[in-house]
Amino acid sequence: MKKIHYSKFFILPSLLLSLLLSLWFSVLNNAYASNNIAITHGYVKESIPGSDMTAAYMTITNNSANPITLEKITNTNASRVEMHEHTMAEGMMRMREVENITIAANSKVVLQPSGLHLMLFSVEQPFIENSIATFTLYFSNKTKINIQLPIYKYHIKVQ
Ligand SMILES: [Cu+2]
Repeated sequence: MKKIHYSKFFILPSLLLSLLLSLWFSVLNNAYASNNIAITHGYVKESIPGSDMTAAYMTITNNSANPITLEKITNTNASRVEMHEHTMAEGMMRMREVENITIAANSKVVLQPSGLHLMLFSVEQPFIENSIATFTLYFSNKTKINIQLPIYKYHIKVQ
């Protein structure tokens, strides 16, 4: 009979380590999924000094057989998050608020610079690169998804 003395010293740290790794992986990998909705490639643009607003981008995939609407978004560091779209009017790029964003069945919507995007208003602490921004997304299928997005200084190409 062999006694395994190291087990309790081994299991707890390895559990903690795997928990930390999976948390870190989800932030790094930047992928969240619930009820047929997946959020990927999300990031927030670093605050411009002196400005209390910034923008956020992500890809939202609807893997269900029905359309799903993004109805509301909140951020822990901004008092208001709006959904915006860019339009061309009289040769000028303008943006306007949209009430919601619907993702058709089995398709995706890409929020990206010069397209649909999120605007964060009344930002409390400036968003600084290499930190994390926490959002909650509310969907029409009663799904609420908490996500943590990285903050980047420059725009990245999203798919
Ligand atoms: Cu905007």
